[in-house]
Amino acid sequence: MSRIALAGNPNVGKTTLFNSLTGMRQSVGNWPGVTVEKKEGSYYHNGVDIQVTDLPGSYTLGARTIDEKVCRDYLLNSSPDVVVIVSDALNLERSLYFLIQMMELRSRIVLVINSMDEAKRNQWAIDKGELEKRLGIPIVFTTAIHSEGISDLKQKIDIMVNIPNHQLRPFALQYSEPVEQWIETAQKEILQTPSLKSYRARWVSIKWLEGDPEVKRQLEQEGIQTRLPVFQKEVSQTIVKERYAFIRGVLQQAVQSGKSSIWSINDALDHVFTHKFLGIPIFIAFLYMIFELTFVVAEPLMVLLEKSFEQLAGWVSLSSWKPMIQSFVSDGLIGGVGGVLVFLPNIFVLFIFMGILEETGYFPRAAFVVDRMMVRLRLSGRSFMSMILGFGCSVPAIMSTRSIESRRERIVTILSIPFVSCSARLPVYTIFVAALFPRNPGMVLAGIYAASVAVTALVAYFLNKFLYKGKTSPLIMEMPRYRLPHIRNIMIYMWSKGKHFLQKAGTIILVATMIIWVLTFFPAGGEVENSYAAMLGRSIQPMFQPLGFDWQATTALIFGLSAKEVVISTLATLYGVGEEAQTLSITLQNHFSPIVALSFLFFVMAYVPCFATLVVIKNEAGCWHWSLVSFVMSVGLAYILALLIRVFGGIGS
Ligand SMILES: Nc1nc2c(ncn2[C@@H]2O[C@H](COP(=O)(O)OP(=O)(O)OP(=O)(O)O)[C@@H](O)[C@H]2O)c(=O)[nH]1
Ligand SMILES: [Mg+2]
Repeated sequence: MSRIALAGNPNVGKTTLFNSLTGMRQSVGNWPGVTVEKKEGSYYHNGVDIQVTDLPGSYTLGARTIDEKVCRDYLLNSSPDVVVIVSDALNLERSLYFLIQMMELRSRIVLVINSMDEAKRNQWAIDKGELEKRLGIPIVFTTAIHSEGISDLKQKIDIMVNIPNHQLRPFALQYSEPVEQWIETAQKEILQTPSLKSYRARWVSIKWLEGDPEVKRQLEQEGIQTRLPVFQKEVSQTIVKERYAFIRGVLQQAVQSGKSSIWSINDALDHVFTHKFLGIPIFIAFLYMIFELTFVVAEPLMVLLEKSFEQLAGWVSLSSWKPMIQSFVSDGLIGGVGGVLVFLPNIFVLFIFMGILEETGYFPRAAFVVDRMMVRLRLSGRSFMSMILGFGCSVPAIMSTRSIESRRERIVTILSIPFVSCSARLPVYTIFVAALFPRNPGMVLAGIYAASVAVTALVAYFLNKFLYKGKTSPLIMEMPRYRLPHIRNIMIYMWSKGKHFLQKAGTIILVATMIIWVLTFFPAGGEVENSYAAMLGRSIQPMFQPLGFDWQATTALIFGLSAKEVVISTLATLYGVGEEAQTLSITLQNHFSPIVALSFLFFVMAYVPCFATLVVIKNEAGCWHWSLVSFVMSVGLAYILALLIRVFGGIGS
């Protein structure tokens, strides 16, 4: 077995390549920072099992953010057999900067030049032979998105794994004389320190000169730091300059830039999308369109599913099964799980649009546009990107905060994300809005989403104000070039995100539904009013009395802690939907007034998305007390919001 790692700058196509190599389907997106933790996969080549690790992108080996640290730690400590450095054909200069740092560290490297389709389309000429000669490593051209060049890559990896050690020539970029002298001084000391033997002494010396905090700390621990002379900061700048000078020299010989039209189209699009005045309205229009289309496109499919489940429930009621079984299948399974599954089309369509947003490259532009507003909330556009991901699911959104540099900003973003309305809440909104606000469902829905954005912003603002008093870092992010979304990629995106919803339906939602059915069926043999669920609901309901929620609604909110869709399945089971093929919509009209429904929806919008979110908050923020803060804050806020709506909407209505 051999182990290889894919590393390189963000957004160059590492994960796309990883997927092509291993046949896996990890998330890709046209913005830097999609992968935030290492992912493992494998493939067979010539009878050998090759383990592949996809790493988060990084510009340098000096790690500033958590995801960059994952990359560095892996490369330094796990010593894979071969490191595949993935680069972007149209952005070779910066990619090679990372490569040089890597080559100073280790020898078994293969360079991949990816996105060759775009290079060819724009008539760029890259002389592979010349590059190989000058860099002294094998190079492979790929178009990862079409799996082109993959077998060549596998071949080159295979060769690199099998080169005997003595045939490898360590790369050493020759710096100018003064720098070399510094390197030599440090190297002498380092070579005498056994604990640093696992790294190349020259690499450690250069990192020391670059002021790498981790290396400095290690040198201090070993007591070497005090023996080393104090150097001027200019040395590190000279190193950077000389590396770039070397790279430019290489590129001048080996690469001929092609048409510049690709950049002018980019600039033109950027001019519009990031325009000072037009930027925000365009962004809002996009969001509105996404939510509107989510409904329009999904509606016919949803109706079809609804009809099928109704039909199914009808058959069950005509069957000769025992009443208990009938109740379990029609109230529990069809009413509960089926009631959630009808939203499958909405969820999938929502993800198609989120996929398009991520694939085209518009996503970070939107972040850039709101960055100016975010500064007032003391957040950066980068945290906004994590928040937008929260419209899909809070869990990956919270994980994506790993590429936020400041710990303060990270915690505030983590605590704010649960207020962004995740896709699991969509079914709850949809069914209520359709049942109780049939005249203007779009407006009400847009209002709830707008409120969720406003609440998120306010929470972020106050958390920043009270918890921290620091300043924001402005959005420093490389803007990816615009790309036409590939249908295959969008479908993979939709499926990989949407299948989570299906998995939930088959696991958490199914189990929760079964528990609820048991609690509703016993001990009174199906008499809901005298069931355990009723006892539980009634004991807690007084707390929710001011909001106007009945015990069924109260119980649904509690079970909704497992997953938001469970709110629907619980209501369906408690209100006995499925029997007599009655729909949940009609039932809701009988049990909720429009104001109580609205107040219920606001509660659902604001309180913790699910248990999984609390666990992720704990993992990412480092301790349970942040999960507790999130829980208490969100439930408290949900209660206040719901109460305000009830009071201002008129208690009696
Ligand atoms: N045209 C073209 N696009 C590509 C190619 N490879 C990747 N892409 C696109 O480039 C974007 C970035 O791809 P990813 O695989 O997510 O890049 P990454 O290097 O893993 O990025 P991070 O995880 O953010 O570091 C996606 O939109 C891909 O569809 C390619 O060969 N040609
Ligand atoms: Mg990636």
